[in-house]
Formats: sequence, C-alpha cells, structure tokens
Amino acid sequence: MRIDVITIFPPLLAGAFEHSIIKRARDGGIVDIQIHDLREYTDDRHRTVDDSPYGGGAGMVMKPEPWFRAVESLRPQGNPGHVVLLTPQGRRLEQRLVQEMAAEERLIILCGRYEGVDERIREHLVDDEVSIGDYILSGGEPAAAVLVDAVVRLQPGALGSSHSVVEESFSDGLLEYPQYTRPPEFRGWRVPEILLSGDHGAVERWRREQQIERTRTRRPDLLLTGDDVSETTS
Ligand code: 9D3
Repeated sequence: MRIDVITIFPPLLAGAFEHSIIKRARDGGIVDIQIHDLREYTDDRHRTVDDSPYGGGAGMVMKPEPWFRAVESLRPQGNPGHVVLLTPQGRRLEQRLVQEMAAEERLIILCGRYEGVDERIREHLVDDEVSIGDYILSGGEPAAAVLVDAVVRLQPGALGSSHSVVEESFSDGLLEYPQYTRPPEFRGWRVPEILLSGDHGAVERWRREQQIERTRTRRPDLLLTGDDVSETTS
C-alpha cells in the first residue's frame, strides 16, 4: 500500500512513522509512506498557503491552488488514489472505516490547518472526509498519525508473529481483561489467585467474565451496537 500525506508541518508527522510497527512495515516493503510539504507546491515568494475568507470573518482559509497542484503531481494518470481530507466535519473514525481505508491501494491524506479549507477542495479534489472524534485539535496532523497507524497495522504481514491475532479474534468487540505479570505481590497488592492456579479452563472463564463486566460498566455502547473492533478479517 502507498500512503501520501500532505501537510504544512512535515516534522510533526515524520517521527510518528519511524518507530515500532509502522517502521517495520515500511522497512519490510508492506507500506510506502511519503510526507509532502504543501509549501513546495506554492508558486509565490512567500510560499503562501492561506488567505482571508471571502465575505469576511475571523481567521484564515487554506487556498485551493497548492492542494490541487500537490495532489495532481502525486497521481499521474492511471493511479488515482483515494483522497482523504482530515477535518472536524468528516465521518467519525472507527474500526469499520479503518478497514475501508486499509483496503485502498493508495491513500492521499490532506491535513488541514487554520479555520478550514476553501470549499472547492472538498467539492472537487477530495473523495472522503474523516474526523477522529469530537474534540478540537490544532490541525489534521495528529489525526493523520492516528489514521495511518490504524490502517498500516491492518496490512497483511504488518503485525508479525509476536502479535496474537488468534486471541484477538475472540475478543468480539469486548474490552480486554485485566493483565498481570511478576511479581505475584507488589506493595501488598496480589495478583488474582486464579491466574496462578494453573487451571487454564478457570483462567479462560475468569477472563471472559472480566471482559464482559468491564465492557458492561465502561462501554455499554459496544454491547448494544454489536460493533466488532477485532483486527482479524476472517
Ligand atoms: C476553533 C476552530 N473551529 C471553529 C468552529 C473549527 C476548527 C477548525 C479546524 C476546529 C479544529 C480545526 C483543526 N482540526 C482538524 O483539522 C481536525 C480534527 C479535529 O480538530 N478533531 C478531530 N478530528 C480532526 S481531523 C482534523
């Protein structure tokens, strides 16, 4: 899969893709991620990407020309790619949407800034608009890091063998059970005895109960909708 991200702050994103699972996926040729500076696609001396809004009002609006030039230079005829604008007005990101994005051959992600982008960008350049949730960010860059991370880990081979895909397939959209490691007692707090018992059947049942109870108290919405956050496709 190929992912292009266009931003006025490339350094804000570069580090996000240089560690852990994304780094391994890039090094292994599973995904090709390229970050582009929007200002490289301006043509004036000041590398202007924004201007004041027609009709008046506070703040600045991102100009259309640099965005069109950037996207058009990234997709020579025949390899369109799915163009996604990150914006508070977009479709709310959830695992189902991540799966949809992960199935694309090519993603071109646009990170907005300022008060917004010229509407012609949405109408004539963008295929899809995505928000990562109802809170205010300073721009689309943190949202791009989230989207890329979620999409890359769904690419075949990205997770490697250390990741227990089988176990996750049983989670069925429930929250995880409590986990413990050594020591068996820390500052007087003991690990639940059942986990030390060696009774694997009892451990399984306890974990399942914990998952269901935890989901019921913390995220009852997950039980109601039947949404499945499992990472497996089978
Ligand atoms: C304070 C400005 N707001 C006035 C109504 C609108 C606004 C514009 C631009 C709010 C935030 C932003 C910058 N955010 C994003 O570009 C963004 C975002 C977000 O803020 N929350 C969740 N997902 C996303 S994706 C892109």
